[in-house]
Amino acid sequence: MNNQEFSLSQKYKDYFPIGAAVNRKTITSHQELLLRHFNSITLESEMKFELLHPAENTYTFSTADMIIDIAKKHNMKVRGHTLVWHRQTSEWVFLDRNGELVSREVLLERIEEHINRVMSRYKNDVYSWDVVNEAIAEGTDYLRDSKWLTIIGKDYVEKIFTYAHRADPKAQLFYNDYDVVIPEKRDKIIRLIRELKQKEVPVHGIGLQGHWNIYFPSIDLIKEAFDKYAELGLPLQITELDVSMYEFHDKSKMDKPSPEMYEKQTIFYEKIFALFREYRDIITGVTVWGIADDKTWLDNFPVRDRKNWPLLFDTSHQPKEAFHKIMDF
Ligand code: HAH
Repeated sequence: MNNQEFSLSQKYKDYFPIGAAVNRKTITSHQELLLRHFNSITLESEMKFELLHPAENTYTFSTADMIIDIAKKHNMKVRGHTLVWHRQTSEWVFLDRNGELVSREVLLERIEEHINRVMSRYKNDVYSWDVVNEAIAEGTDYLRDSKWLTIIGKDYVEKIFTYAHRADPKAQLFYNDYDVVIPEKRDKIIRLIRELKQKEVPVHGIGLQGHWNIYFPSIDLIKEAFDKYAELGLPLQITELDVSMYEFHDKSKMDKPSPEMYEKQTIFYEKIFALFREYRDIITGVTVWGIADDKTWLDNFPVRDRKNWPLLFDTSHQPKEAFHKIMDF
């Protein structure tokens, strides 16, 4: 086999960059696979607010710097994840000295300072940012109830994008979310992007997480979502792809998936990558949320300490059947 046939990112070089989420451990333990098959990374948590900015006057950049240095050394792209989210955010940012919620003005000032500091530090290294993550509510509400919304108000998303654009005018700014193909949520995301564009807010793309499973969603539903998002005229990136072996609400555990489950996963990967290739004009990146099945966030979500096998490489770092299928076109 020649090199192109055995490197995923080489094989897809005329389509889109192929990324993987890494963390401070896997950047070393999984480096061989990473360097061979991927040409983009996302830091799984190391650029989230609480890891970069644990206290008002304390920034902790060293782990993120270490990972980004490795990416640079190997000419890999870096996606920044994430500036504003309702989780993994230091509580101090919302509170004053008495433990009361700060005013809108104070929170805006604090987040603008954070964005300036982080984006300017990485402006030569990070080409795209998940500026706001998961701001749309599940269920019937429009925006998710969060401290950002409560303290700043409904215009917080546009404020954040405006600060991000000012901090690094060259960065591609993404809105990122999950459950993006479910029609109710999809349509709310589209509404949000429309509203932002109407107000000429600098939003440059939509990040579709892609935490899917072997039973859901259907390829038709994904395709329908791509078509609807495409009408917005913005690029799409698949930002956090993995294919769980469990249905979302299934809390049971298994020792290992059945051959039929592996088969379903293989077919799912094969079909979605064929679909990604079909939409290459609007898809500008595909990132999987991890590298190999020995280390995945799904081992602890939504059930703690439950093994999962959602990726393209197995627990021994060998390519799975799904890998071979997405290489075969
Ligand atoms: C993602 N959320 C986050 O964007 C990412 O930062 C994290 O490491 C893992 C998954 C997905 C998600 C969630 O947080 C809550 C419910 C459903 C899905």
